[in-house]
Amino acid sequence: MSFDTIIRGGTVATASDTFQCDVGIAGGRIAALGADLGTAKDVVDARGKLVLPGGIDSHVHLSQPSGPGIVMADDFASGTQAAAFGGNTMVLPFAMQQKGQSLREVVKQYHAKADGQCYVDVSFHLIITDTTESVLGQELPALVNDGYTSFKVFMTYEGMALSDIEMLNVMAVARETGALVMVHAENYDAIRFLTDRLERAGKTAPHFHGTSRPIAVEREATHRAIALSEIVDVPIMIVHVSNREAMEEIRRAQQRGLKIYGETCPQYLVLTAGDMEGLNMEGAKYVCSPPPRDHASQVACWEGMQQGVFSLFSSDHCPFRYDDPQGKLTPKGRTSFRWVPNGIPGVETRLPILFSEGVGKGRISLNEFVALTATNHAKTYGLYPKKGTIAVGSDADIAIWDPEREVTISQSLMHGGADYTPYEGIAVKGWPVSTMVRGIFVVRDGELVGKVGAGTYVARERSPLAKPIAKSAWE
Ligand code: DUC
Ligand code: ZN
Ligand code: ZN
Repeated sequence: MSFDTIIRGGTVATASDTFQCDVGIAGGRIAALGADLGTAKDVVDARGKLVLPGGIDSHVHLSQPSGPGIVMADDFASGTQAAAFGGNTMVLPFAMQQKGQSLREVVKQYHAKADGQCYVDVSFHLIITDTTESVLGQELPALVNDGYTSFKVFMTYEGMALSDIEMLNVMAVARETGALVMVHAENYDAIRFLTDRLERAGKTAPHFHGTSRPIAVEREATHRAIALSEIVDVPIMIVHVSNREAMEEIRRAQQRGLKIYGETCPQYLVLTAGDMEGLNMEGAKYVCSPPPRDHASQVACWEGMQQGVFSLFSSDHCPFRYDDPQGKLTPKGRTSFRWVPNGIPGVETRLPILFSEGVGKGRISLNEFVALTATNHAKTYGLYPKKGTIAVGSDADIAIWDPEREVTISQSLMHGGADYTPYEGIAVKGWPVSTMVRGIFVVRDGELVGKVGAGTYVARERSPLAKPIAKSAWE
């Protein structure tokens, strides 16, 4: 058999096994795993290295409209380049509907933003903000058939929050079409109440963002989202879970046999509310929602991953420049935390942080790392086994890691459009040195060798988690 590339001498790890073998690649796919595979045009020496499925980051925001005067720091070119340097071979950004917009139009717009601009593969989740009859009755079912098989709903944010009846209606469409609903669980009215009161009291510094969104806000919405999904009898994914109380809501639901899934993110493992207390506006660098909490919450998020309550570890990459009125410093006159755009960069640092803090410190195994960062994302969102594993027939989406490399995370090492990293100064051991998408290197030995446009759009199958279920009492 002839190969285009052989990755030789590395330690291969999947979500279930770790073994020594060479990887033979032909036509963009993994063609053989074994010893003595012979020769190829390109033989890559991976001795002393880990050969892992490329990371799939199923929760990123790129080129997303973010309010008047605010501009997201990454477009598809800069965001996917940063993803590749961070050991990722695929990202799933959101295509966000704005009120009054047709979903078809939204999808068209996002394809125009992404086409020819990506370094790694991409696929889109839809964000549903306007649950009109034509959206629910026609557009969504047709789009699910076309490979847009997951959508996110928000329980907070002006212009985005869905009421309970709207959530129920979206969930009913997901049930009928076999799509997976992702939920941003925070109580909108409670946040509005607290934000108004804090502002009236003159408490407007960035760290009051955390005060305006206490754990109860997230716990209540998580509980409600679970109840709504139980009523409709449809699986849901609760995204960016930040603390024990929300995690335990999900665990309890899972123990009751409900199909509730959970995701957590790096900011809930290594940042705390204290980070938002920086001098002047510095704390704005850490403003995201839900906000970073405390040490006990970090422990709970680790526990959630260790016990399988969370099946996904995503970045929630949502980057804004700091030193920029179109970013965290916000347009003139808007001085309250209310106006600080919610979100932080993280697509490039997600994997090294989890590898170092998780695998390196014995909190999770290497195979759990692969599951949490690649395989489960592919399985959850209808990409497996094409993506997310190292197996004969799968796309050759591979990251080669130096497990001994020690790096102090710094903005000077980053490749995205933001002007800071919230993880500045964190020391990690283990770093992705090369990233290959469908058999072609995008990053090789730390250098960009891929071409913009090499990453392509991937239509997805329905999530196996969202298989149509038997008729419900209300049907
Ligand atoms: N939710 C996200 O998923 N990302 C950034 C901001 C937010 O509220
Ligand atoms: Zn969200
Ligand atoms: Zn997000």
